[in-house]
Amino acid sequence: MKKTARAHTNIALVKYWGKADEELIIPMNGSVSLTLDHFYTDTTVEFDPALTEDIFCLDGKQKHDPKVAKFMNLVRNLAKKETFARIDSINHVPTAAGLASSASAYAALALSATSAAGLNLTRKDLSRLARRGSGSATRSIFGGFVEWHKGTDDLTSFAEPIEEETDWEICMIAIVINGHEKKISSRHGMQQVVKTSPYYHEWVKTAEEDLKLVKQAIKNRDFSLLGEVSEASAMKMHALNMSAKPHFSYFMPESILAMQKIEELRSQNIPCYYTMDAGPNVKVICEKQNVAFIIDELSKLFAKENLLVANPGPGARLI
Ligand code: 2P0
Repeated sequence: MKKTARAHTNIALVKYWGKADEELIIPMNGSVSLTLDHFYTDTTVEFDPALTEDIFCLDGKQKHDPKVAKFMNLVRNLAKKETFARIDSINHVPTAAGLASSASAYAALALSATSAAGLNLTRKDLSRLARRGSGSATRSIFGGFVEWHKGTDDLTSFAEPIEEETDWEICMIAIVINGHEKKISSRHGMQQVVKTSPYYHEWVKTAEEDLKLVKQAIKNRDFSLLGEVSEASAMKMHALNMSAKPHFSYFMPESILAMQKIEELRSQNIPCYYTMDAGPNVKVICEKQNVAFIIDELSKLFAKENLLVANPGPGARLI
């Protein structure tokens, strides 16, 4: 059976940064995200008894990726199957945007591979499985606002929608900033932080409060609370990186420029906030009615083609 699944990427409002269990990918803190419509991955999986290993192609090019093979072994275990598979993955993310993410990749792979293997997992179990590929993929099984409950083990660490089809017109403007700095993977970066940052304990403690506040903001349609908590969570995460030993940072000069511009707009009473992940791009959180004005302002500093707008998007599905 050949199955294709589509899953969208997500941006965390309250960030996941650090693992309690490296093998099972159990996070140290819960997180909340927004799934986005414009950035997604389509993955087709077909099991073939003639194969002697899994064949993985990303955007038409064959790749050797031990993480994919390891993930496929989990699927084979679940399906009690020994056959290898052909995996074709296409990332629908604007070229060179640096937004391609393991979140959409493993969410799409979890759904396509289990379906192709004849399994029909619940979305909760798909979320648990996607988690084994990459932490942020746990959340991409669902659309809209999503919470990943940190849990304590494989059974209890999964995501759940907070508002899957939200009518709140929240937008993200991704400001694409191309970094030439040596990239530190999320996996390695967060490991270094958990081991060495003197502030890590406070991160875990304050993340609990951030989760409560961001859920309250979503429920009450309180945009400034949502933005304040999200921006603060991102900045705390980046402060952890700067306090690790050795310290590191994902900031580029243009990232700071973008953040200052958003702060300037905010001082002019334009409601907008920023967040940043494990790379130099800045993502602006705003409401739809302000997108055009914010884009106009940002285009004074950044090329228009580097400003990408996304809206809340759906969860993973077969196509
Ligand atoms: C997040 N990030 O909550 C955080 C914030 C980036 C910054 O999850 O090691 O690819 O595969 O679990 O999920 C990106 O890290 O890391 C991420 P692994 P992942 O979205």
